[in-house]
Amino acid sequence: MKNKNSRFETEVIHSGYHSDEHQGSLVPPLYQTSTFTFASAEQGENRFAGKEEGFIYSRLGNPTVKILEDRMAVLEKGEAGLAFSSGMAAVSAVLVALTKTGDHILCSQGVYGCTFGLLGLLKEKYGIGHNFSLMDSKETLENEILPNTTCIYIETPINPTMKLVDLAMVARIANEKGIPVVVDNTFCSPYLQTPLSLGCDVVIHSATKYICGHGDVVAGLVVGKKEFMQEVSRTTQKDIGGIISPFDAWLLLRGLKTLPVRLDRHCENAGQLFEFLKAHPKIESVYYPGDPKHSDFSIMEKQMKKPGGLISFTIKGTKETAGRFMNQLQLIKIAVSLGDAETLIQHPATMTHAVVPEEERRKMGIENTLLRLSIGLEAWEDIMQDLEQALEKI
Ligand code: LCS
Repeated sequence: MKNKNSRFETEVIHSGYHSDEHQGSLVPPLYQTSTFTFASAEQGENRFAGKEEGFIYSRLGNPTVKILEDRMAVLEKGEAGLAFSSGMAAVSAVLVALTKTGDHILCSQGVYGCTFGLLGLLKEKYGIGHNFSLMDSKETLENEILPNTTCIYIETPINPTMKLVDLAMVARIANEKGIPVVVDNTFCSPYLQTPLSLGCDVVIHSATKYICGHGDVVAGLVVGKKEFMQEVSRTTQKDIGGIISPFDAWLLLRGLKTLPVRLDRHCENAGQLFEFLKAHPKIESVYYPGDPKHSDFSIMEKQMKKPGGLISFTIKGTKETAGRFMNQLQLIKIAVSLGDAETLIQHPATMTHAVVPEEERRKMGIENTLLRLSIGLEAWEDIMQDLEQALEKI
């Protein structure tokens, strides 16, 4: 039995699961069922009325999913977790729960393209406004929080520019004003960063990425205070219905076990490749939070355990040069997504952030020559050689 203060590497394997409640099964069982039978009509009534604990229907809860949610809550140092069918299902459930017509969301200057799209949809259809903020000082933040701001939404590191936001600073100001701070922690995973321990209120993940780690699941996770998570569970999750399938939850539990081992390797590989990219004459700029010259390096040191496994860089030349370079790669795959064993490269301006209008993209720092590399678990020397041979050909 793990003790109460087990370390992260132990919690990813054991927390939230008690084998004695499941016939001694070492691995959490997969409850691949849509519904649960009641012993009597009265039991059904009591479960619906909340007078008796127990499962009802898998959109409202499932034992395999519950193990994942409980484990994530421990890892993110929160009170409760909820799992969703995608990262975007998680983002939308949280934003809809925190806002109503006339409210305002203050968002970091740069977010994943579909989150940008969702903010536009909320504005257009439901009159929920938003602004983007650099959030780089107390003054900026205080000026940009409006009287009707009901949510501060942050990605850090920001996809794909790798800029950082000082979470403790934002949380201090937001807490004073009673505004919840929501952090998309996809790029870090709880192994590298735990926003709730810095005073933030809600953490979101595209679990499709490092949490899964094997490129075979699309899923989302949210962790926060028990009361808020119960509200999301009762309202936006239950009634909009973007729940995870039990099998995907089972795969995520499997993936989670190796999260720290994988991330150590992702980070080590990224550090090596940063040195290579930085020195290469055909590369213009490299954006990597582990770069001591990165404008937010001190924030990285303060709030992240390690700089992560993603590097963005601009190539000298034009959009076409970037395309020719990608087409020469042999080992590295051209694909969106990140956090997989395979090294992936993508062109944000035409792929993950294609829905963002060009002017907004420029404000976010997404140039047409910017490429994002999700560094995999291969030998870094092989990744480097692939980058080198492709760069030679352009
Ligand atoms: N948040 C971040 C920071 C993301 O990068 C993504 C997806 C999402 C939320 C949405 O998660 P999903 O619904 O896809 O599970 N990011 C992607 C990316 O950078 N490439 O492909 C998807």
